[in-house]
Amino acid sequence: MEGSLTARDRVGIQDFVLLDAYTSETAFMDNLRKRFNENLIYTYIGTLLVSVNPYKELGIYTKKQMDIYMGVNFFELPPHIFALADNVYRTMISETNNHFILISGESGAGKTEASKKVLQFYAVCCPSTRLLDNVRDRLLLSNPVLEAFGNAKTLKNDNSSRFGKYMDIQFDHQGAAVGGHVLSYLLEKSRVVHQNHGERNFHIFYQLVEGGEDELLRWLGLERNCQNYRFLIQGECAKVSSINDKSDWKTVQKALTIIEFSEKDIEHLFAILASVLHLGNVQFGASALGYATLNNSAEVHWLSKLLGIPSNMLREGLTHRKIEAKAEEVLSPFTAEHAKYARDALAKAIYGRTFSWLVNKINESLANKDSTRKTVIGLLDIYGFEVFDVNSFEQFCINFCNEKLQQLFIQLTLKSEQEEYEMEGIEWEPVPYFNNKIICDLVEEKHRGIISILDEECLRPGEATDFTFLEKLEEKMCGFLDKNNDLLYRNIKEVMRQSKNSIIQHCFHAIEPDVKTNNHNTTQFKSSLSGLTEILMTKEPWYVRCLKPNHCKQPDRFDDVMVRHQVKYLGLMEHLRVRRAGFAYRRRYEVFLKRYKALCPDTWPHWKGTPAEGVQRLIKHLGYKPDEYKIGRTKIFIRHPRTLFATEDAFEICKHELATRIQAKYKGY
Ligand code: AOV
Ligand code: MG
Repeated sequence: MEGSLTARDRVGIQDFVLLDAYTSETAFMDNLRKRFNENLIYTYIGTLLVSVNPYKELGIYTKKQMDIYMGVNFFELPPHIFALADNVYRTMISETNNHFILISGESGAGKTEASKKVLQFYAVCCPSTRLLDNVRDRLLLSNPVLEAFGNAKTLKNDNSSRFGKYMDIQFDHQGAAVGGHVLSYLLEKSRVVHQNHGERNFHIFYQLVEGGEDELLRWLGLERNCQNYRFLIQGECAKVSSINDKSDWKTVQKALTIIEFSEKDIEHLFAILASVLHLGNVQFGASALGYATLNNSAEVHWLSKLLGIPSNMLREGLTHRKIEAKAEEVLSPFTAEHAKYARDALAKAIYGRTFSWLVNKINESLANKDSTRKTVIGLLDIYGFEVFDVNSFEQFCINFCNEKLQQLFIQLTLKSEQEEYEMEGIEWEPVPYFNNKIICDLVEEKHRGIISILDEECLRPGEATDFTFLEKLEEKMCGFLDKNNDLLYRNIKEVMRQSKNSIIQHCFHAIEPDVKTNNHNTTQFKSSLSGLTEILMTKEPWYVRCLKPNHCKQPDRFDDVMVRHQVKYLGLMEHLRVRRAGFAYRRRYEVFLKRYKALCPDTWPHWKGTPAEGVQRLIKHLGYKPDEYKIGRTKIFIRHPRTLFATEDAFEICKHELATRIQAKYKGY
């Protein structure tokens, strides 16, 4: 009808690859905005999924929706996170190989929500037996536990992940989810002792104080008032309207039981949380000589009770350090200032180590004991890129992590894609792109990178340094050194080892790394990120790119400048250009032939020639047009997904016919 909008005008195009003006950023933005305004938050770039946080419930994650997306070809339905999850799953089954889904985007863009949806999809849609039901429940319930201990309200996101999380979901050959494994990356421990204005400590503390049963709180020596605990109120926002600490507490408790934490474990875990809160209230005065004195007997009493450590030992450990002089150990008193620093270091260590213990415990419960071959889908949900008015060590680590993943994305898509065309001898016009390797190098290069310099500075605190770039760097990083060092004095560790609390015992008994080896946070982080890159490199990648529509966490608000900025730094336009210029699908000749040979009488049941010739015979029979594909050295390249889908559909029909024929044959007997 004249004057009325066509559906396409109204809802835009569901795959940017099909956009006519695909090189225009304006056209890209128009399409994204149009769809967002229609509550269509997902759009593809080929097989990459772009998602814009709607900041409202859309009712698109129901069981009914899952059923709709299950086992349907990728492009036949509107874009959805379930479609991606389903496609990854089916590729894993048909090709028996490992995959990972990299979910990226800045803080608050919707990464954690996306990863939860993927996990839920697998939990609901994968075949299951009663025996496996508990694996499924544990996989799902590991989330609220990890979020309670590892997420917090920040200025950017009320449920911000403060650790990086990589989760493998393991599937058996029938496609049932049979186990899982979680790797966690650099928890932001400093949050335990300090929160910026408008931010909170980790959720679990507020859940405990708000939701803990009267009897439990009494046993822990806690009062039901967050305002009483110094570690909970520095950000002056203990209450958050979008968060219900009380009901979250119930969820976590239930989850802990299902993940099979014993009653003792749970008891000890809560005792540790309460200890951290009591520790935060320990204050120091100064003696006439300027040494730290401990005034609060009540706090020390509770610490002693909850951790099972004699209070005189605790008192000594909190106010002194042991130093070795001439083969003798001497107690050296702290100044009040120093004592505060040591107290905070202890609180961070207790919480950080308990978090690692928690992750291990969850892994024990998710572990699959039988040794048959499994394939995995890895889910990577890290803390998103964040820039505040004042940025510190945490932002340095978080943003570096994001740069590394962007580097991986570049390597796996832009760079490797173009290299593959070259290798396969396929004509190709290179697409220029920004390679952020220089940024990664600046941070992590040996001897010259910021991390190296930072570590060096940490090894010689107090010493004068040359008036060089190094010092400038150090100046810029004041605050950094402390956070990178995380020094716990030996004697307080010894005190902790006396604890009757089994978790604390375990956490502080673990063999300490040699002091001479580099034990700085950043360096550990750097090597764990390299480990992650290695894990990912052996798997087939899939991407979800999350975009944040506005800074105010508001629905129906699309801030053009802000979204455009993200589209730019995520390299989406470049990715689109490479995709558009290239071929959406490629398969090794052997794989392609093995799967589809039944579709052509010449190749069925056996093809005698080379796989490449077989494939050419096969696609000629199927009527592929010359511009739809290209023949490489080892692979066939297919330009458009619809070509492959048509082939896949033909294959399904063929399979069905074959089955009917076989059935008919046996009916005759
Ligand atoms: P993030 O993981 O990307 O940030 P989240 O996944 O925690 O961001 O999303 C932030 C908030 O946005 C959620 O708590 C929801 O309120 C809302 N949200 C996100 N995705 C959706 C969706 N698909 N539908 C409805 N609401 C959504 V960070 O962890 O801070 O980097 O470190
Ligand atoms: Mg998150």
